[in-house]
Amino acid sequence: MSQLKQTLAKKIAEHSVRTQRLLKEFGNVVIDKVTISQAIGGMRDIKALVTDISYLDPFEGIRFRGKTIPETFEALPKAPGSKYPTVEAFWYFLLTGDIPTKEQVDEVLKEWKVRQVVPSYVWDAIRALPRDSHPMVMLSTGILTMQKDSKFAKFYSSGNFNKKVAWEYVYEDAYDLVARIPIIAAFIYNLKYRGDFQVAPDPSLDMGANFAHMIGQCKEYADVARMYFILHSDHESGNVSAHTTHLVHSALSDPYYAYSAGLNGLAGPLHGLANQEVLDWIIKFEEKYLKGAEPTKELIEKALWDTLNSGQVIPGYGHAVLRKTDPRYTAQRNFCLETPGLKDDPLFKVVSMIYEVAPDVLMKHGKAKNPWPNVDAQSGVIQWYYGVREWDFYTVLFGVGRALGCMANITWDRGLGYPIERPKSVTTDMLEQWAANPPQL
Ligand code: CMX
Repeated sequence: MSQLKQTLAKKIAEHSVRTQRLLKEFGNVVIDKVTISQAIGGMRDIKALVTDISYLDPFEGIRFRGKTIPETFEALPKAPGSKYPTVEAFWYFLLTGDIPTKEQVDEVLKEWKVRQVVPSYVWDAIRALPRDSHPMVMLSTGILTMQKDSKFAKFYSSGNFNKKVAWEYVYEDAYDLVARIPIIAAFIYNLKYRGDFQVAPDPSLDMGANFAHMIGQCKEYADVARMYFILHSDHESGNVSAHTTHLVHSALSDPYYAYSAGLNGLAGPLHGLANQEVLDWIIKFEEKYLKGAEPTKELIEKALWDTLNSGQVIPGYGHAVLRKTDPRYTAQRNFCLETPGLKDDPLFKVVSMIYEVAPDVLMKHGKAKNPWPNVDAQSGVIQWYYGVREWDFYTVLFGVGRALGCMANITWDRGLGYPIERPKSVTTDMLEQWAANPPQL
């Protein structure tokens, strides 16, 4: 058994004692109450999910395993010659909460290479789709296709299924999935945008560098990939992609079913597709309002109001939990400011100008509870600068990163034996009766 799996087995066993104690001794302690607006309005803020992989504070932003983004980047072992950690080191950290030693990272790097081999039927399935399918359809299909070889599904139907060790099979699938998803994403990129010019993975490279290599990018892009996949990995478990993955897996659907579903949620314009929408908005703004002229704050303000007045949202702004600028936005903005060339890039200038104007516009508009930018407002600029200009691909990049968080979460879900998810519905008649006579709780 690898060091990672051994560490995880020990931690799950220790943690289960805490979960079981909470359930048995304190199961009736009330931690929250639900209002009518929460029941109708997308369950906002209801504390009804448990995860220790990450936590999202409305004002501070995300912490992975208790660490902020700068602390995470600082603490983890770096890729050779880079100031960014390898995704493999981050995977160890997300799963266990421990900063891995060099020896532990080396072991993950080695195992990753074995697991990253994608069955050839995945290529056949993706190639069989219409070439103008959205790349998220291709990614979700590619992941779902691998279901037939799920180790968890085989264990479940083996006749020897045992809840106590079920997590080990989820772990196996989850690990295979995170190792394979960047290879599948690169395949989709090459299929759709590079005339099916496929590049084999280089076994000497870590995940970030390998992704850069496979999509024909420069060496510097390896850091973009590492940063990007880590930043997008997890945002606690209530967001649509993580929650969908958790929900589907709670029915003991295996990780392939679960993450394919999660990706379908990520593909929504209010969630992960917003990074594509941001680029689309900027390009249309340039065509319609600038026509070759320099951007000005006045023109941006006009375009933002036109968008709002036509009933659309400003993509990349607002958030269901955050009430300040998303630190994932800030991390990417800092990357731009620290990268010669990028900080003077015309698109980065437009994005920075939108940042100066949009929060005020949204505050005057008076609807959005959070007028500040989220992760998606900044991510496309970096891709664009490095030549990844096919912006319908950007959500696929998000999906590669998000796999890390979703897969770590469901491994723990199974380890702790979380049951099938099944909230209770009520009727509108019932809400009206409670509105007239609020129940005594
Ligand atoms: N532009 C215009 N209106 C916005 C807005 C924005 N960026 N953000 C919120 N609003 C509106 C909502 O549509 C809602 O309007 P109605 O009352 O007419 O329904 C109102 O403000 C209140 O919404 P909220 O409570 O502030 O935000 P929600 O929790 O309902 O939604 C989110 C959050 C992210 C879906 C929303 O802010 C939005 O649509 N943003 C733009 C899309 C986006 O960037 N999504 C990516 C989020 C990050 C991610 O998941 O990747």
